[in-house]
Amino acid sequence: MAFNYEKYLRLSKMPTLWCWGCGDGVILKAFVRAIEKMGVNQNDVCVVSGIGCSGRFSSYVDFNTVHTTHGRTIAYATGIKLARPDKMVVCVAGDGDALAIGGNHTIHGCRRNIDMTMIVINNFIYGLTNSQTSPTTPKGMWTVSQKAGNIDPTFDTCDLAIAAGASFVARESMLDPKKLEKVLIKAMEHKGFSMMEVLSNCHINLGRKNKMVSAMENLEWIDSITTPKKKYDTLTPEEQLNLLPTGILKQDLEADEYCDMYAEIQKVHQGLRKTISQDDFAKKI
Ligand SMILES: Cc1ncc(C[n+]2csc(CCOP(=O)(O)OP(=O)(O)O)c2C)c(N)n1
Repeated sequence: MAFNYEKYLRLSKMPTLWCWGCGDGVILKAFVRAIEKMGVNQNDVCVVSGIGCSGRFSSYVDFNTVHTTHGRTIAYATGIKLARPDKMVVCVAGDGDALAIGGNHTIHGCRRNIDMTMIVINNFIYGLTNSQTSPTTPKGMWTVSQKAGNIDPTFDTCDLAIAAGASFVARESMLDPKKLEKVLIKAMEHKGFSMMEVLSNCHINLGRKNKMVSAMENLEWIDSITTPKKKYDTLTPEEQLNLLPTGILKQDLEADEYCDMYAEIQKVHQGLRKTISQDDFAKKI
């Protein structure tokens, strides 16, 4: 039976503002299929997005949604999650949003290990504002802010999230929507901060000026720079250079989750619990 996308979409907002062939729509569809498979009630999901093409995500899906300011998804999402830990909170942000203006928020979201999923749609460029360099733009690529080629080294979103303490980290691309759907489920089911990087195309604002004029050519490039983690791990450091592993890259089921600890802190302030010692934290409270 065909999937009932209409159940999850705000049809009054259609058509989307995304360009023809943009990967954002593929990711959105994988996301709502993942929610359906998880059996989560629509009213129990909160989608928080930033500003950018990816920021439009929250306008199109029929959940509790907040379209926030550029780079601040985690700040809003943290408030929501602490107030309503019973809700499933998902942030959606572009690479510029999550790693440039919001980079500080991202590392601290990872560090706190608060139970939410952050989907970073990495199209390697500032899409909405027409082609400025982002922290993931590959060196040498043309951007409107570096017309002779980008000279900035890049961030690896997943390495950054792992180093900052996220307890679940995965990368997929929109080239394989079924796989993406499966890994998204794992990310959203994980209790703790899940970083889900999704590589996507922006042939209009990145591709056209970098010899990837069509969506297909942009996607072929993404295919050429990714490889499943299993294969990646068998490669030599030289072979790994310029390749991004895909799949689940980290999954720590033991890490303390922030809302759980916060609930205990609340008990102390409410006089329901005397205090919390360092030993209690070590014992997971
Ligand atoms: C505080 C602030 N600074 C800058 C902007 C302008 N701005 C809007 S979207 C955007 C970049 C979007 O790029 P990215 O986050 O990678 O998302 P994409 O559009 O590629 O999905 C910028 C710089 C803004 N809206 N607010």
